[in-house]
Amino acid sequence: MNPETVKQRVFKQMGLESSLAVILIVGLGVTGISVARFLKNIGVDFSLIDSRKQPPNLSQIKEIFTDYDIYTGGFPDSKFIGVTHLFVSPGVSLREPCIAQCLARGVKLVSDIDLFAYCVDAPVIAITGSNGKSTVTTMVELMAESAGKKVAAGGNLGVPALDLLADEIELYILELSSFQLERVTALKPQAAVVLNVASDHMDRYSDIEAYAKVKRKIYDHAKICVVNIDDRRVLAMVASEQKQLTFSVAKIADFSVQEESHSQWLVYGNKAVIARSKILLVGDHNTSNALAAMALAITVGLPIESIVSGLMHYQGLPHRLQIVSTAHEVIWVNDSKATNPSSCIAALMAFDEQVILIAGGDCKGADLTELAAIIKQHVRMVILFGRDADILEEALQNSVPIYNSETLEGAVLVAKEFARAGETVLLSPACASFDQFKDYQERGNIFVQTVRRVAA
Ligand code: UMA
Ligand code: ADP
Repeated sequence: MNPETVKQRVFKQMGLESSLAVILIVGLGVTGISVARFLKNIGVDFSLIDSRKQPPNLSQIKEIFTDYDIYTGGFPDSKFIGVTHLFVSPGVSLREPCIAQCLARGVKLVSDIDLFAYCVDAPVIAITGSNGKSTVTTMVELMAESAGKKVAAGGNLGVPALDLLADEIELYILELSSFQLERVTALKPQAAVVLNVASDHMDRYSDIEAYAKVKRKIYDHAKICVVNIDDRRVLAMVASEQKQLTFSVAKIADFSVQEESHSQWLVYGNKAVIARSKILLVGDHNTSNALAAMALAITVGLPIESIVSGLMHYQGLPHRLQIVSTAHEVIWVNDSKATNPSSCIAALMAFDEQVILIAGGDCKGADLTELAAIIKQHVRMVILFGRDADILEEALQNSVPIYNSETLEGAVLVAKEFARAGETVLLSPACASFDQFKDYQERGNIFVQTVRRVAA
């Protein structure tokens, strides 16, 4: 799109006509920088602030934005005086006192997703949920690619939404976290889905209902709402007058699982689309993900053949139930992306036999009751590591043998000692990784390297 048109749209939507606008971007992560780059390109002035003294890549950022005010090392009140428009990165809570005060005095909150929404002309699919977002986002992406569409997928997945914008793109697929949805008003997707709601990020929300309320925002302006009728919180989110497509692994729905000729099929209406056995990912949760992806693909007119082809070829993302070694008949599985209890539960349910579970990290205040009950049934022994190991141990109440290790590497060594032929060792931490690692990828990579070193 021509920069002048972009500028006109942004000025109109943000109300920037007045020369008195004072814009502050909070956060120098990939989101904040994508906003800064975007505004710089259309000649809009702004300042940048980050509470960290030394956010990553600071010197490069200072080189790119030489003419702009950049402050790091805190959020002093003085930097928020006179601000009229605030961009707050997802990693920063809106409850930060200086931000809450700005919002209370009427400062306009704008997000990178809003800027994206002002500029986008092609259809957008928006995906949220406590678990399965990245899987469904990339499944739909593969279906669209199979249909020969020029597609761009990003958002919480990794590439900020603004960096996806390009004239040739025919379909955008956005993975959106609750932190991003909190601060979006302008997005009008062709289709939206809340895949599920489970206890997560309880360090940022007062309770699960407050968290669910934020997730619900994705449906506000969606043309078609894709609804998981197996999840009671999701079911309650959609207004009856909104156009809906439903999916379920257990009930009759627009997209469901049914028995045909002694095998299970994923079905659209009455049409058997693909045998469940043709999908490479294991577990009911992944069948649910596949149904959601099918429904989303239908809303943007992708042909059934491309949907089938996408599902058949989808191999899963690294760090989600990824088999990393089968040496000496022990199956080692990396599910480092299980950063909350419900994703760990889904992983445990995907195995027929009891497993050795490696778990631990930062529990984020989650409720561990259900996880503890599932571990009791599905796990032969647990090896705990990381900061909140004692919290997990207390929740488990000696219902299974528990071993402790300071480190993940140590946990792998313990597992190696106890694993029998034919058994599965599963890293599915149920916790965030930030207590010991940069992110879940680093945690998963260390697991994979250690397994390959010690298990081979
Ligand atoms: N931070 C500060 N002070 C600041 C700004 C940031 O301490 O002033 C910290 C945050 O608390 C966080 C880190 O810096 O620990 C990064 O925060 P950010 O908001 O700058 O993050 P970005 O680099 O912009 O990345 C964000 C998403 N990060 C978060 O929501 C924390 C990325 O999702 C996303 O891929 C990216 O935008 C592009 O859209 C990551 C994530 O962990 C993968 N998401 C959470 C999840 O999936 O559970 C929600
Ligand atoms: P997200 O992007 O929402 O974090 P991912 O697709 O990256 O979701 O998967 C994260 C974790 O959740 C992985 O451990 C994966 O095995 C598990 N998972 C994936 N889909 C679901 C689902 N529908 N329900 C529960 N857990 C899931």
